[in-house]
Amino acid sequence: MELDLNAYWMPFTPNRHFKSAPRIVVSAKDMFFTGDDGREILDGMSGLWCVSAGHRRQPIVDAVKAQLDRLDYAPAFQIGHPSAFMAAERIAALAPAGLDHVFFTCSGSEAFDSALRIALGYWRARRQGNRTVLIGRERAYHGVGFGGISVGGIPANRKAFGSLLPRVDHLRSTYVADQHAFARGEPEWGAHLADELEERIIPLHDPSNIAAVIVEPVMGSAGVFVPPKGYLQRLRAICDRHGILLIFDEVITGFGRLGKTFAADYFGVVPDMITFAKSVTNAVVPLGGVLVANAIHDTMMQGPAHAIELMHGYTYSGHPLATAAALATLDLHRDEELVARAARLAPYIENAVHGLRDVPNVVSIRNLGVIGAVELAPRPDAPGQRGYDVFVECFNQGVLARATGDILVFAPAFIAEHRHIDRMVDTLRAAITKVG
Ligand code: PXG
Ligand code: PLP
Repeated sequence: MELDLNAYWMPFTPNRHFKSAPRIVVSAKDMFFTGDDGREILDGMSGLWCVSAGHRRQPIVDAVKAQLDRLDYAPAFQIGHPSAFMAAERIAALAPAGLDHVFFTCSGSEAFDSALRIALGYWRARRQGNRTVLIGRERAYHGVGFGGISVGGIPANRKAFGSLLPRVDHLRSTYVADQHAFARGEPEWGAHLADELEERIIPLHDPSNIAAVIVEPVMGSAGVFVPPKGYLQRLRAICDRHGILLIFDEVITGFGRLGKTFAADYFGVVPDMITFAKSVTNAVVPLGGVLVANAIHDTMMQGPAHAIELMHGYTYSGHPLATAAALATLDLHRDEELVARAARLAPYIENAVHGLRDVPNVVSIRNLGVIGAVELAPRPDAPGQRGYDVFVECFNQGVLARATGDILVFAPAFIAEHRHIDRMVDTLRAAITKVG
C-alpha cells in the first residue's frame, strides 16, 4: 500500500520523525494489532488506554452496525433518541450513589470542559457566582481544551498557549521520589500532602471564591502517579469543610481500569462529578461524559420551564452510534465480568513490572489496577530520548507500550492473559538493556 503521509497532521506526534519511519497498523483483534508489514503487535496500551475489552469485539461491532441500520443521527438539541437515554441510565446505575445524571460529550477533553461549565453554572444558580477559582494539580492531564491545559499541570502542554484561564491554582503533585520510587500500589506515605489545600491554597483565594478542586484519582498521562493512602479522602474532607466541589477526572480510571468500575469506588471517595471517556465504548466510537451529583443537577433545573438550563452542548453529544457502542460495551463488561477480571490481573501486573527493578537505568516503578509504569533515568543531555528509543525498540520487537518522557507505561486490555503481560515485560526489559 502506497500512503501519502503529507496531509495528515498527526496529534501529539513528532510528525517529521514519524513520517521518516512510520508505524502503521491496518487491523486489530483482541490483544493484537497487525502492522502494514503483516507483523503482529501486542497492544500493551489498549490503544491509548481505551480499548479495555480488547479490539474489535463482535457484540460491540454488531451493535454499532445494527444502530447504523436504524438511525444514523438525531439532532442532539431539542430531539432525543433511545440509545442516549438508555446509555445514560446504564452509566448512572454503575456510578456511585447520588450521581444519577449524565451529560454526554465526544471526548475526555470535552467532558472536562463541560464539567467546568456545570460547576460554574451550579454556583451561579446558587447565587454564588463569585465562586470561579479552579484548583488543579501540578502534572495533571485534563485533555487539551483551554480549561484542561489551564487546570492541568503539564508544563509542555501549557507553555505555548498564552495566558490560559484566569483564576486557576495548583496543588503540588503527590509524587515524592524519595518516598515513592518503588512503592507497590498505593504509597503509604504522603496523605498529608492534601493539607496544602487547606493550609495554603484555600486561604489565598478565600473559600467563598473557589468553585472546584479537580483531580485525576490516579494520574495517568503524566506517567502514572498513584495517590498516597488517605490523600483523596483528605481532599474530600477539606472540600466538604469549605463547601467546594470535588471533581474526579476518571477519563482513564473509569470503567474498570483499577479493578472497580470507577476510582471513586476503589478509593471509597464520592466526588460531586466524574468525567469519563476512554473505555466506555471500548473506543469503537468516541464518547465522553460527565456524571453529575443530583444536588448539582437539581439546583440547575430552575427558571421558566421553556428556558434552557445549561447553555452548552455539542452537535454530537449522545451520538446514536456512540451510545449504542456504550450499551454493547457495558453488556460485554457485565457478561464477561471484565472489571473483576481487571482486579484479578492487577497483582500479576504489579509483580511483573516490579520485577524490572534490577534493570539498569530504572529509577522508579509504579502500578495500580491494570496499569504499570517504569521510569528510566533521563540521559543528561536529552530528557525523553531514552524513553522514546525504548518505546521504538519495543514496537520493533512487536509490543506497543507508551512512552511519556522517560516513563514507559503498560495499560493493556482487561482480557490480557499472563503470557501477554510476560511478553510485554520481557520485551521492555530487553529493550531497556539494548537501548542503554
Ligand atoms: N482527562 C484525563 C484524565 C485523560 O487521561 C483526557 C482528560 C482527555 O481525553 P481526550 O479523549 O480528549 O483525549 C485524558 C486523555 C497518554 C494519553 O499518553 C492520555 C490521554 C490521552 C491520550 C494519551 O497517556 N488521556
Ligand atoms: N464551529 C461552527 C462554525 C459551528 O457551526 C459549530 C457547531 O454548530 C461548531 C464550531 C461546534 O461544533 P460541535 O458542536 O461539533 O462541537
